Amino acid sequence: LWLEMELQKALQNNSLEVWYQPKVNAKNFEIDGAEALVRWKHPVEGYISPAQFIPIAERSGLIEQLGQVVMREVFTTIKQLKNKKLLKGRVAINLSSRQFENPNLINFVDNLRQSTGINTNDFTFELTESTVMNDGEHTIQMLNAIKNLGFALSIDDFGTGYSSLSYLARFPLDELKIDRAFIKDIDTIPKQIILIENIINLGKSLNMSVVAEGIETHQQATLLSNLNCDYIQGFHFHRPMPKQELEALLLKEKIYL
Ligand code: G
Ligand code: G
Ligand code: NA
Ligand code: MN
Repeated sequence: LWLEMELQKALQNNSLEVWYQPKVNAKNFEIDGAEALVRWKHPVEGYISPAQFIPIAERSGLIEQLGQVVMREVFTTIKQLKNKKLLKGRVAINLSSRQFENPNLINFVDNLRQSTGINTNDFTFELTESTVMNDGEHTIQMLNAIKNLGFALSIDDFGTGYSSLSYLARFPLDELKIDRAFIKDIDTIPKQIILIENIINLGKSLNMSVVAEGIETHQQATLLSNLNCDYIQGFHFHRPMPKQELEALLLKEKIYL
């Protein structure tokens, strides 16, 4: 409850930050998109992990306001980077179940799209397997509404849920993100490579882009590239960073010029 009250204060003071972790094109290893990740620096405790406060935000309902703050911040920042022609690719925003369950999300995003002047093609929403498995009819309607606005949809943490694969055929998903648990065990569990290879082929044969997350070594990067994964993301390339650092990095790399 203490954390919930502190989070409420942080929202009131507008002291949450959004950091960005670049994604890398697995063909040429250039930055091609990013994932937005919320950060909370508590005045006394320091940085508190979203793994800790997102569940609290979900339970308390603060996730609505938090999600709105994050979306406004990401749209505004990315619009600027796109105007400066610094950033190539799409930027992903995570949505948790409770955000996705609220139909007001569509109106909010549509209004924010207009007021910020973003191009919806520049953004992806990431959902987890458990989120899309909750309720079939509502899920289809929400996914279609988001798609109709021009946003892309990604299934995050793929392969970790207990759900069936049937949603891959039923839902209009553009991207599949292989959970980092698969990548982590590559060296110790040889069959894991077979799984990854087949997940990549599954995604691509369903016309989805495939992203591997949690790439921490050069060997992992080379392997995923050789397996024809489309995008790779992880500490080996870039850690999540504040927007000023992202802009400095993009200026240095001048990929898009
Ligand atoms: O940033 P980090 O890798 O520690 O994120 C931990 C978890 O918090 C991940 O599951 C991530 O998807 C989630 N998360 C990070 N930023 C956001 C956000 O802006 N909104 C939501 N709903 N979840 C987020
Ligand atoms: O659940 P989701 O995939 O949204 O989680 C994103 C989280 O993964 C972020 O908190 C981010 O900091 C973390 N992350 C990103 N790259 C790596 C990595 O290479 N290794 C590890 N251990 N975590 C990573
Ligand atoms: Na994510
Ligand atoms: Mn993930």
